[in-house]
Amino acid sequence: MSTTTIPATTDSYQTGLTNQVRGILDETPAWDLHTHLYPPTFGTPLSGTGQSAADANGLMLWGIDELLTYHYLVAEVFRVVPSRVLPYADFWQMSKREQADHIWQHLFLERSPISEACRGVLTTLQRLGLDPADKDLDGYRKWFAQQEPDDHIDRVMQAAGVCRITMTNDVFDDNERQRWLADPTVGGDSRFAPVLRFDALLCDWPAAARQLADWGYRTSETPSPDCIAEVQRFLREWIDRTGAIYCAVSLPPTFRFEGPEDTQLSSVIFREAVLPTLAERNLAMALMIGVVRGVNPRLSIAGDGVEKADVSSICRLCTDFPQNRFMVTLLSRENQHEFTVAARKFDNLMPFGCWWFLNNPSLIEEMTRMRMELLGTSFAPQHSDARVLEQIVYKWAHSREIIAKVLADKYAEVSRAGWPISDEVIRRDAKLLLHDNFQEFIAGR
Ligand code: HDL
Ligand code: ZN
Repeated sequence: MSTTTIPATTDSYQTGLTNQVRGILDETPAWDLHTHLYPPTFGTPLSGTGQSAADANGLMLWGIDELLTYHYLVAEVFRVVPSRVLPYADFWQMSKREQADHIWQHLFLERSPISEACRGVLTTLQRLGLDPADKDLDGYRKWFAQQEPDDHIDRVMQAAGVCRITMTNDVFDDNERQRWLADPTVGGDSRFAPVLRFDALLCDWPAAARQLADWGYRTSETPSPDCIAEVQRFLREWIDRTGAIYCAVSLPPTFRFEGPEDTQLSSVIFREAVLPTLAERNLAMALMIGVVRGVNPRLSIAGDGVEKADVSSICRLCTDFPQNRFMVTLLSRENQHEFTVAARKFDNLMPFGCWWFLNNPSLIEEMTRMRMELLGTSFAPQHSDARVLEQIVYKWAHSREIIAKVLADKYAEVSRAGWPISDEVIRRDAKLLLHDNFQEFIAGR
């Protein structure tokens, strides 16, 4: 489309522009920069057609029963059938299939599936060619059971408009770590990018020090220079083993970084071991801050909550470590404005995504507007955080719709100020937002 000739004030211009932007975003492949997804080499508990024996502890989660038992939906179903009716222990005793039946019955058949996580299941079924109106859970199960995981990944990435999936490879998770030690090629699927995740190192240093010592590193709770050197050896070995494209931690809202004099063990490990190693390896550090683990432990993985984080600690890190790059996402809505302003101050800070409890249309729109108005196109608007393969279909469909709406509004505003908008401009911006900003930031260009 050439530069538009329709006056930039009419509703039809706005509608046309929104459709044009949405179409281009739909065609622009996204690099999903944070997920919990895996290729079949990490094992999958669900057997498809012709697949080698399923692996009960497999890390590749896919299929309708995994979609329905997503921890977001577990939390939601207990609001409808409370634990005084169905005790938590009884639910956790159920098979995956029985849990899925329970969630399907109470959140879909007996109530309208209007929550974002419920709607996501419907969008996913629809975009994979199944009809949600059939309400035929057993029929859906039959379809998924006919899929071969490897081919299914290609189909799902195509449907989601995702060209690359970034993993979360938690070195402190035995199931994950043993797979890397058993087969260094386990992460070799080019559709998936590895990320080294090490929450324990910064969230529970004493336990991490003991664990590293068990693994043969000369670490102790007191971070002596030799201990620091051993932590760096551990990081180098695992960065090299996984081929990590960045490193990541999730941190509680209490996380503080008080600067060079900060004697907190986590700060010493961060300052003396982690950040120098990442700078040496030219790797970005992803900080995901604000989760309160186990607010309701009886909900297990569904039991985490959120509290406001300390943005000044992020500013101190960006100031004290100009040779490091920080990708940051904060879990609290209340942090978003001060955090977006902080991103204006530091070119080594990349805000990314609408994380977890923020990944809902109303908050994605609010955050994306705020970011575009303060940062232009210089941020990474979204990641899926998917845990089940097919979730990338709905998470990206729902987010593209909102990003398109906001971007079209911004184009209409500059159009009214006399600035021409063209297909070419929209394509360039879409690629920056969905792919290039992230790729360039982790490359350090
Ligand atoms: O720590 C994280 O990476 C979070 O995303 C958690 O995995 C959380 O359970 C989640 O899946 N949020 O969407
Ligand atoms: Zn995550």
